[in-house]
Amino acid sequence: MAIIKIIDPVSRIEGHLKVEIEIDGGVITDAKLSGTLFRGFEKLVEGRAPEDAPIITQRICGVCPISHAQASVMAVEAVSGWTPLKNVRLMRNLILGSNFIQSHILHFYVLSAVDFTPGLAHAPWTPAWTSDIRPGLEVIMEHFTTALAARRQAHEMGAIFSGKMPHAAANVPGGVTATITADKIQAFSTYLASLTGFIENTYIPDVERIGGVYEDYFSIGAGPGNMLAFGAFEEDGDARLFPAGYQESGQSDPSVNFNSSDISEHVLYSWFANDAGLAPPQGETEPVYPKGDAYSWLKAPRLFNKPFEAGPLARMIIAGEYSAGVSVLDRHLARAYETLKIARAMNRWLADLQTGSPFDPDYSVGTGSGEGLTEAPRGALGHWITVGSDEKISRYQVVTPTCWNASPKDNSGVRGPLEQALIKTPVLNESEPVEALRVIHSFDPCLACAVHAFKPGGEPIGTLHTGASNGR
Ligand code: NFE
Ligand code: MG
Repeated sequence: MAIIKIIDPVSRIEGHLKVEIEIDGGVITDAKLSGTLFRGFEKLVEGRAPEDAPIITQRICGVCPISHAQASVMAVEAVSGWTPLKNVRLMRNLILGSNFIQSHILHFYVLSAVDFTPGLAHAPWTPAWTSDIRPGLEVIMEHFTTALAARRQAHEMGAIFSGKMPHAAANVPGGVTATITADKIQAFSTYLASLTGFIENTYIPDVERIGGVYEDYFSIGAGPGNMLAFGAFEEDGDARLFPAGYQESGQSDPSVNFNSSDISEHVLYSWFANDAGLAPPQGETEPVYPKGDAYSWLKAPRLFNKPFEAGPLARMIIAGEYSAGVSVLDRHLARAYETLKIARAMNRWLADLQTGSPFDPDYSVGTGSGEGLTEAPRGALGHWITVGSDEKISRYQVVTPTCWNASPKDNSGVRGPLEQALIKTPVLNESEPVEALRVIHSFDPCLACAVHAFKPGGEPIGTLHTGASNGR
């Protein structure tokens, strides 16, 4: 007989997520993800000066604020058609790269590793679930404190050019306000060399170790297999370290032909008004609660009306640098490999940097619309702005990677990528469904980003509380 388990909140993610899974015959047969917090950042910036948008919207999240600032700055700059000078571009790449490195190290060592190996023998790692924890990976947790130090170094490195972390001040429309000096380049370079060593010698080998012990997780947690990247890290000309593109399941090469009008946000199952499936430039943010069969504060973004996975695996597949498969472990491996790719590129960008001020005093905002498409550590991120004739923001929309991944059903009733990935996952012990957490964590969901205040009602049939004091 099928049983229903509710995990609320799901721990070791950012933000607030509730998952309801149906388990029948030792396998997950249905899954429903619910973002349980309304925040409304898109409404917060309406009526404000466009220059405020990067400062305010990066408060959406403390883990990927740099990506929100970057998407916002790009959207605002696109209104007047201003394009960044090379030194600005390099600075932004270095700040964004620092943020990716810290986020990926945090995700693996703090949020994911204990899905596979016991935590340390004290709080907050105990008490913990023990179902399907296999021996041979104890060395990973021996690296825990080194990983924390590495993450701190990545933050300190980014702050050299971003002003502070998180929620940097220096990346603004028209450039970066920090001055570039030889001393700062030297300091950045020292951090980068140390972090590159950590990624090569510790992080990647640790992820590969998990691959050796949990080989079955190369065929668990696939989802729809459609991959999407907006692309990021501008290089010379139109090139980017990660190109934009999409690849549907079964398609052999990525396509690049899509734009904002091919994206629609479905809200039939979300607590928002207007079920028309609007494109982000026309998007609305009107909360409606309760509402019919709605079960999430996340909208359901779709490309060509289909669900797509965003994130490191999507980026690496679209870039033609990963082709092994789509699964829990493919996501972890692609994330680790792209961390090294970014660190190496940062070395090159640092060498190209010229001393001086990377800010254009002639920059001006203008009126009209603009979009900023970039990548956050968790995947494709877009900000869309409209500036009215009063030079104030009249419309603002954000579509985050976790909305792509953790979205509820769309207007056609098709489940989001993470919901689909959970289905067919085997569960050994129904009271400790760690397998579901492995699938969820592989996407590195951030619900703080995804719901842009209160908890929905309804009595769970069975509740598993995995609060902050529970290591698993
Ligand atoms: Ni709050 Fe974020 C990232 C964005 S997730 S972490 O990466 O954008 O959807
Ligand atoms: Mg949104």
